[in-house]
Amino acid sequence: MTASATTRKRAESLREQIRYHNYRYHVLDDPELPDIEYDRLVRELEALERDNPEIVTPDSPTQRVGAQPVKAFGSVAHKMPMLSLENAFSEEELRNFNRRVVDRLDVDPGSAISYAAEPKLDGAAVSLLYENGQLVRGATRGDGTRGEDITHNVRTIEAVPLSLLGKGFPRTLEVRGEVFMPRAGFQEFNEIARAKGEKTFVNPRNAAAGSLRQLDPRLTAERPLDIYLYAVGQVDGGQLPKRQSQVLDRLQDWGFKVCPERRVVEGVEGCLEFYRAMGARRDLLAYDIDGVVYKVDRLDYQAQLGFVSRAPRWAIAHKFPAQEELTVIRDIEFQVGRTGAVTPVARLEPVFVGGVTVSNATLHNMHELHRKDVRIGDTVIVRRAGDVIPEVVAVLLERRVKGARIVKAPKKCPICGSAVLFIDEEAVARCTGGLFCPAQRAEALKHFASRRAMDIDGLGGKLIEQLVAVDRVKTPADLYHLSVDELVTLERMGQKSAEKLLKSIERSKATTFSRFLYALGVREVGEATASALASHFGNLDALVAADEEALQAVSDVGPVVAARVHAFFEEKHNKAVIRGLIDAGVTWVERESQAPVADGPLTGKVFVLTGTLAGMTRDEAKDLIQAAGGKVTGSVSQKTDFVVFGDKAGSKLTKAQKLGVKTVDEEGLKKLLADQ
Ligand code: 5U1
Repeated sequence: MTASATTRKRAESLREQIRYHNYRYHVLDDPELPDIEYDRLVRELEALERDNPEIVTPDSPTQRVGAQPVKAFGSVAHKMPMLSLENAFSEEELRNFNRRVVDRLDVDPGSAISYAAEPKLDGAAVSLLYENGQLVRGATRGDGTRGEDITHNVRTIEAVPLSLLGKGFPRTLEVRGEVFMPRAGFQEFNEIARAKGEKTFVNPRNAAAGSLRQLDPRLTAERPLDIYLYAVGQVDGGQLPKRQSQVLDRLQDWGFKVCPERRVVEGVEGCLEFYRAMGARRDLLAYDIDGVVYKVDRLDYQAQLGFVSRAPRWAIAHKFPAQEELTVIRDIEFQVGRTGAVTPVARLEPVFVGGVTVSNATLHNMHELHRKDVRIGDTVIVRRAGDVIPEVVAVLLERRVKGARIVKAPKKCPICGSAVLFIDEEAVARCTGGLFCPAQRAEALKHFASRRAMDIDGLGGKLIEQLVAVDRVKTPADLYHLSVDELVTLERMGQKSAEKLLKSIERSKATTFSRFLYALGVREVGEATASALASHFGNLDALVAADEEALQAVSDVGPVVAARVHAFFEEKHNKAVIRGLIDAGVTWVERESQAPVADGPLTGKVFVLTGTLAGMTRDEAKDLIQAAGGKVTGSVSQKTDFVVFGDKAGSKLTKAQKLGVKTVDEEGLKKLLADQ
């Protein structure tokens, strides 16, 4: 039976696609497809050609896999072809491989073959040739029979020995292995390239391949490349051990790097155990791997087994589930995190990737969304590595459909409707309804109640989560309307604890302006900024009325903080919560807006606090000093004006006395403050 016209057409179309993607991958180092998609094309073509041998053409990519050497590099003939590996994508395919090995060898059918197992690195295969122990040539794999001469570039890789160590190496020794870029180096390289507006690489493998094919070796030398050797090729004038595992040990003795994860395993069960162990450790390794390789350990067995076309019968690559897949973006929505970050999320055509079905992927932030130019309707590469949240890696622009929709950041929070503020430097859009937004509720309340904010003793994180979960507390103002009867219905809350908690809540009502501002949890407003704002504006109305320019007049307040503070007080939901707090009885001492720091009684004076004060906490003393224009620092020096000491004052008091710095007790401090 001859192949139908449709089959021929399909095969030709696959050939064209594979040729194009080979070119992108090998020549441009800029692949468009995830590996799994490329493998699918090759497998489909291989199957069509196997079932219809009459359609095979001599120039079919199945007949010659790999790249044309780039013109700029010299061409190198591999005396022994550089083989590729057969792949197993399932346990069943691995068991079939092992069965074929056992069947072909003259061994007991039940016997377990010893395999040399190691990770399969995701890098670029190279050949290194040594004559009399000196590196004389480095070459890429190319099409397996001819590669490119990259001697100048491999010489720049520190892990490549320029001359061999020890003795006993063959006169001619060709070793083969994988050049790779460790993940950390890859991240750093891309960050720098991005900052300089230069080309970035999609993944560490392309970064390694691209770096090896630089025309200027000085550029290669700057790339963080590494290498593990895994095989020998041509050997003349010398003997090697009789097992693959021993050959690798010997290579290590001569100064080559071999993978420290390598093991000898017994039979197919040993292989599977190694596969699972490496799979579990995959994300912990410093480099990317896409599977493991098993090689029959005995070299005499390898010789008996021989080759089929371009792959040995004695080795196989057992691939991990693909971490990258293609799918289509159905929609782009915005999620609000616990800190108010508004993040774009892609809703996907469900796709099986990294071992699970994925329907959502993060787009990180608006900058990333724009940089990658992701639109609704686009075909994209989705990556799911380990337990990391799936992400959209890149768009396949050539597959963009007409009407693919651009998405803009929302102006209103999708959860609470408050305004969304976008600060360019931060790349993150944030909901400004910090006190009101349900997405941020629990975090806002925990911060509000914390010791250095409103200091509500007994109101811990677990309790807040419960109050939020039952919808009893929506904003901090609701805390001031809780009753004992309500509290006792909560987990681990008895009558006594409930009464105690209500007392703490009651006590927290009398606070300072600075603490109150800090408790509001405005982004970027830490204790020091809250204190500076309180000192500067003196009262809430003046602060709320301040525009960004007026805010920037406060020491340490720059444009970002000013924008945050202004946006916070502009948001009507936040104003309502503040009103609710004041109505519930939260109070502090206010004064006229002025620049108190400039002419307060303690202006310019530097204080250090030590020991326990009887009538106020150290934080309260600090607030009071700052409100009077003074500054509180942590250590005593010549610049200190006063050391305020309480009970059990320690070395700071001694040091003050030594340096002749004035010391005052609590009464003394009150006197200084009373001058206000
Ligand atoms: N770890 C490892 N990767 N890798 C790739 N071993 C290994 N062996 C290979 C290839 C292409 O080929 C053998 C046939 C030498």
